[in-house]
Amino acid sequence: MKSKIIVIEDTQEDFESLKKTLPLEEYTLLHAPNGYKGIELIEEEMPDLVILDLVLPDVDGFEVCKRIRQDERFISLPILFYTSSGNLDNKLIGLAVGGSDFLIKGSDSREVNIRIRNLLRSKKMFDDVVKLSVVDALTHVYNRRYFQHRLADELERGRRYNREFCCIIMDIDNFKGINDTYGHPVGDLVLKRIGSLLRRNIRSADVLCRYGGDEFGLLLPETTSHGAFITAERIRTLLEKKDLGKPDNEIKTTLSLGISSLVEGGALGTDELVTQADVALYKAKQEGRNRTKIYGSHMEA
Ligand code: GH3
Ligand code: MG
Repeated sequence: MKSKIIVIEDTQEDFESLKKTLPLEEYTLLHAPNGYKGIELIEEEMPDLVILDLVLPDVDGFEVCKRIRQDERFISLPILFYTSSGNLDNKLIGLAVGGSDFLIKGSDSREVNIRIRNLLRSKKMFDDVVKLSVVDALTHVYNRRYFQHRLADELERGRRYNREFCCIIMDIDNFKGINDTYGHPVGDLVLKRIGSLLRRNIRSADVLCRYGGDEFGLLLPETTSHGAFITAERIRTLLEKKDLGKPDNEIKTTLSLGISSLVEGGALGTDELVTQADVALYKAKQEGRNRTKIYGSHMEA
């Protein structure tokens, strides 16, 4: 896939001469003629690299760089200053405000390309490592660590803005039986398929993770326990109809789900929310599996 580069440059001539030095079969080049348009374009396009002129008609390059660096989404985005002079003060300020490197206009095209390639490679490495640290290797949904982190964020947001949100913990029913009957690799495949079925059937704001062996966790921001129940039941009934063993065997399984909510459970913290969803899940298992339960304080008696 081509790397996406945004060039923020007001002088058309300078943009054209830079364009000529770049292998356009490797890069998609987008052009913004001033700082504000550049910031807008970055937010829309989520590029892999920004090449930033220092002198612009509205805000200077330093300011653009500072603003980009304030946004957590662009933590790994390399910013390459593109200037006509190698003035040391400018270089120091540029690096201090978060610039990644400097390029003097009219430099040898080999230097331009090596600097760009190095920055793109560093970004890719950083993004890959971040991904590895938050994603479950088998199912490709988020891992438990990321879930805890998002749960804490959502809890704080929910409290501050008085918004409801729910947590669902679900566990596959009799999963040991699948491993025992078909072997561990088939068990793995079933886990993967359930992970993708879940991913396809939630909203983009929801956070899905593999919570443990055959357990998945789902955070539903801005959702009442009634809404969470509808989601849980939709997932449950979809799964019970699905053949997860294709093409070799017919393998069917079901899920038990427990729901806790910030408002109804009166949960104090992230641990309580997960514990309450777990208590509800336990109740679902006790009552015969393949069902959804919403936490209620009577359950702990
Ligand atoms: P229950 O209905 O009570 O949940 O019964 P269960 O058989 O699903 O029991 P439980 O949830 O306690 O056990 C989960 C099993 O999941 C145990 C373990 O062998 C299996 N398991 C955990 N992680 C993996 C994995 O990565 N791959 C495979 N294939 N199996 C796993
Ligand atoms: Mg299980």
